[in-house]
Amino acid sequence: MAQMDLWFTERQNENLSIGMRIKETLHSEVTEFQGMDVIDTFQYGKMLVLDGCVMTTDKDEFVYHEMLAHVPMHTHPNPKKVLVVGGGDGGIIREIVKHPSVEKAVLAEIDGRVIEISKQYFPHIASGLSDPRVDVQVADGIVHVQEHENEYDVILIDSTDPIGPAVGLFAKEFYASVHRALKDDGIFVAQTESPFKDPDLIRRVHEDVSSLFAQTHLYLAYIPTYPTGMWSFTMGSKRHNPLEAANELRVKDTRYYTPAIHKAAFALPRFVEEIFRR
Ligand code: SPD
Repeated sequence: MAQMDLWFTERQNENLSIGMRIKETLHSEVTEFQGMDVIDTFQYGKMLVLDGCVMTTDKDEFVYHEMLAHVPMHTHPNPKKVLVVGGGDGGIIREIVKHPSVEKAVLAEIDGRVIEISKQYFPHIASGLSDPRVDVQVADGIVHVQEHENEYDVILIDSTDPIGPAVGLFAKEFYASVHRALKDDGIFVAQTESPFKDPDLIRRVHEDVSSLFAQTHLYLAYIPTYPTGMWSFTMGSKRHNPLEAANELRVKDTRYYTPAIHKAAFALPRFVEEIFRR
């Protein structure tokens, strides 16, 4: 019998989509918060999809997880207590617990089903969740930051796209709570989508973060399965400058992050600088 030619398509906006040929769909459900699928693809291996958007794939997950985690973790001189908001697949926590300085890492993920399904289908990504320093909470990250003050060295926002359950994670009030939840020299980073596709979002987040934090820095990484491949991260820092971070690699086993990439990631193409320097 001829093999079926099945394709997954993420419709990224009315003019743009990405397609991947599928081996099989391994899991599909609608959780309390969102649609969730695990799809095995020929090009990128297994892929976690939430509300039709690619969250992570076996083949390129390391880029996003290393760059969201290690840039701030190497900017802070001694990060001991870390909060991850979202990130139920565990990829950010896996990178955080590689840092020997970390005493406690809290994961606040609103959708417990994402955690369960990731442990089942992506054990290599979720591996850090069982580290004894990790406190996994099925909880609303917005409420968590409102209830904690002057507590964290680093806060990372590993959100889904700015639709559905994640909308509040891109709001100025949320960044103000994040600022309060950080210690005096705390740092936060949020994933802020694609400069090609989402310039207005990047500009607005940059403005909001700049009104709250002493320093705001945008940096980039290249993630083939995210819309346009060029991905941005926005950092708010109370004291430490990422461009003055020591030129050292504090962790083993990185595949994308290096001290040279740390610095290079902040070198922005002119059209990206112009997004927020207008
Ligand atoms: N459009 C893709 C945005 C996804 C950002 N979060 C991914 C979660 C991976 N831990």
